[in-house]
Amino acid sequence: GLQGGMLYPQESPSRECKELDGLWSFRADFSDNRRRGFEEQWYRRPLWESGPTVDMPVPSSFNDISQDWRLRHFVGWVWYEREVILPERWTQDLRTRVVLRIGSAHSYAIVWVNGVDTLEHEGGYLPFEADISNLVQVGPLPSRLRITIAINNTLTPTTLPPGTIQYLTDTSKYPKGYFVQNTYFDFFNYAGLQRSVLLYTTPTTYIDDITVTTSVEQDSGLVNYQISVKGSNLFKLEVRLLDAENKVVANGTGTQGQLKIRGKGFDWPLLVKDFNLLRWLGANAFRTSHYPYAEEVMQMCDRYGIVVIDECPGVGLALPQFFNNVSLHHHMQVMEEVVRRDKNHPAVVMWSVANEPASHLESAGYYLKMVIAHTKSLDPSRPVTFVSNSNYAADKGAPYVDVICLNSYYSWYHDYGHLELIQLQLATQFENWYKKYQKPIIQSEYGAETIAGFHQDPPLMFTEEYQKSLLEQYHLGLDQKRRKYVVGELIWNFADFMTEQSPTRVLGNKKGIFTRQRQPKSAAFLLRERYWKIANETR
Ligand code: BDP
Repeated sequence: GLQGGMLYPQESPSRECKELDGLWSFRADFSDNRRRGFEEQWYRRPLWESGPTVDMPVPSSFNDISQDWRLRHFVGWVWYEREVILPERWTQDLRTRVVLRIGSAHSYAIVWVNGVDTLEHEGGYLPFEADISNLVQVGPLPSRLRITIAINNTLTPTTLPPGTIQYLTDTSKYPKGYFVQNTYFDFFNYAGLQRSVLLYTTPTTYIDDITVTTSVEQDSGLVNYQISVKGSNLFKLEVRLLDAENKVVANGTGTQGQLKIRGKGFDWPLLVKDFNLLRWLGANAFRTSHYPYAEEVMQMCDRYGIVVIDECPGVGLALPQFFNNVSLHHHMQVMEEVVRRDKNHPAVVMWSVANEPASHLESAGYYLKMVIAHTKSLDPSRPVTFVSNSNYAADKGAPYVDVICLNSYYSWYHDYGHLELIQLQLATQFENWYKKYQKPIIQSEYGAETIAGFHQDPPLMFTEEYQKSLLEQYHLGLDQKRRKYVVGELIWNFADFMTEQSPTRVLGNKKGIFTRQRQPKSAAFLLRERYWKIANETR
């Protein structure tokens, strides 16, 4: 189990935050074994003393910043360093607790503070932190702090997502020692310090975790809370629930209780482009494919009434050797971290433990059963799923899910151009799965690769017209009244995104209804009409 909570850092009368975003010093370890940094102990002294460094913005992915192509495809250890000067009250006042929090480091990270090994973490896309009070409160004025973070982006059979390293040994084609990172998912394996790093303080007696669950009783909302306090037993807790205008709407005392409130809030302002687009579309849901998004995104969902299927980085579980006990253990721990981070977001309606695992394998059936059961024990209040692209007859994971989520690409990855087959194939899919499991079904992906500005009528693949027609055919199938158990649909994808290079990807995956620059393709207008029509009908 995890030690302690992972509350989102917020300033308060008793807590201060210091963001460490901005320029860090950076070096990739290009040595043959990628371990020179450890052999020479680069963390012992300022990074520039052991060789040249470059500027690296945090948060960002190091792959896209440099003009050096080697960095785009670098596999191994990279080193980040930053110095920070602390306010005197942080270092002198022993009633202050200083915490270093890293929003995410993909994929394995080791952290040193002033050369002292402080923290290690496995897995990107989730935050981790350490109490560093005893490293900073050590003398008269040690206010200067050097933070060194070594990050390894290598994906192995036991990481999440998993991957393999392949050595290419044919010396007539590859130089000696040549290797590539193989992955089994469809997005570029961006890496580095991709979310904010910060320092924050708490008092030495402090709230470590809060768990909120909600329900409705007639026209009252019930907010159950449980608060865990660390540091000492000498405290008194007063709980106040504030509305958007900071007015107190309910009160409580003690570490555990229930608050009763009336009605719901609704928030109109649209500030961020993607949320503007979601609203413009009339969309009310998405899935965090295929890893947890930044905490700020989740907060926006809470405020804008967007429900989220919260998916962990369980993607690319494509090979039999990825379903082993070490991976299973790590996967459970990752679910603990996801639930710990996101449990209090009302936007989260369901947890997804994986995307398109090889769920026809016996070993995958057992693995999914264990991860799903574990997730349910962590949060009994929400349904759990994984997203399948297996055949209904072969899939071994569906018995354990609450909702069946299906990805299918009719008239895209097969029957190219034959849009007339979609309705029949979709009907077969839904009816087979429902007959076998009698569970609600969500179409969790469907779509077509579309290059904005390509036009052809009658439609041909890759044109805007083809994407539109494909969606229309899917929608006819989704709207069949006799299949009331089909409870949701999620287009693949919101916007174009970068992938590895391959002959099936034209500067990345182009199945977006918006371009990577967030401009609409024709299909966006089709979906907009559809979503708003459904919203108005159900109002
Ligand atoms: C699905 C994957 C998704 C891909 C999509 C595609 O879940 O990550 O991007 O197919 O091929 O299999 O576009």
